[in-house]
Amino acid sequence: MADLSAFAITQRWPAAHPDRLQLYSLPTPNGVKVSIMLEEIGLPYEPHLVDITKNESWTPEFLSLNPNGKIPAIVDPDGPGGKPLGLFESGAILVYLADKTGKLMPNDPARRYETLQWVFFQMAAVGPMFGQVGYFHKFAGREIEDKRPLERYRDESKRLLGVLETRLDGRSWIMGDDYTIADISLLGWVRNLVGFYGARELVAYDTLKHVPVWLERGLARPAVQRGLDIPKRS
Ligand SMILES: N[C@@H](CCC(=O)N[C@@H](CS)C(=O)NCC(=O)O)C(=O)O
Repeated sequence: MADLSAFAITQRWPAAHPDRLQLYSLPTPNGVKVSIMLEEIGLPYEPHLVDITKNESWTPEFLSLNPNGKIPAIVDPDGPGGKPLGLFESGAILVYLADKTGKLMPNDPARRYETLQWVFFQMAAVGPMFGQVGYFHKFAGREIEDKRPLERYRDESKRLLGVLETRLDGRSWIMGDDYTIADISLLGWVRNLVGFYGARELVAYDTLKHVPVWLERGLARPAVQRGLDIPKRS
């Protein structure tokens, strides 16, 4: 049986199955990337709910795994060399799981880098910009009288959706016929922007053709549907 006692996070979120990969998360657009990935690849894992609305990601136990205080994070008891590995940042976790299992990442080196390019595009642009739209359109920022911040993030998000629209013209998935971690990284964010954030009209989503079809195609995958609800909110 794996010994995870070196990971202080297991004191607050004890592992019932220490031989399984431990997931610390909440079903947000960043959190669901990892739960969808885990559901897709079929690796046994144990999900733990970290309630960020109660600041649980800022507890010493969580910070011991991710000093940046954000979900998602994992501990894999069977990391490189058979040793336990702790990891944070959803993009790094997606790449790690793809490498570990040989799934959802093209083998061809050039196509692998192309996939990574789109994962980084999500991490560096789509996530941060859509997140700001959420803040200024739906959450506390909507009370701010000066609408320039909202307009700035709206315009940039529309531009980013345009980049995706062009990429998906003639392609089923970001990497063509191959469904990859690039799609997994992006699906939850586009869904959230037009769903939970209520920004469908704001970003003129219905003027797009290829992005909505791709989103529906992604949401139709059973593993995506399951992953969107893991860990279950209390
Ligand atoms: N770049 C990070 C971002 C993670 C992130 O922003 N997580 C949010 C939830 S979507 C969070 O934990 N927020 C809690 C807080 O800031 O208090 C990743 O992709 O893992």
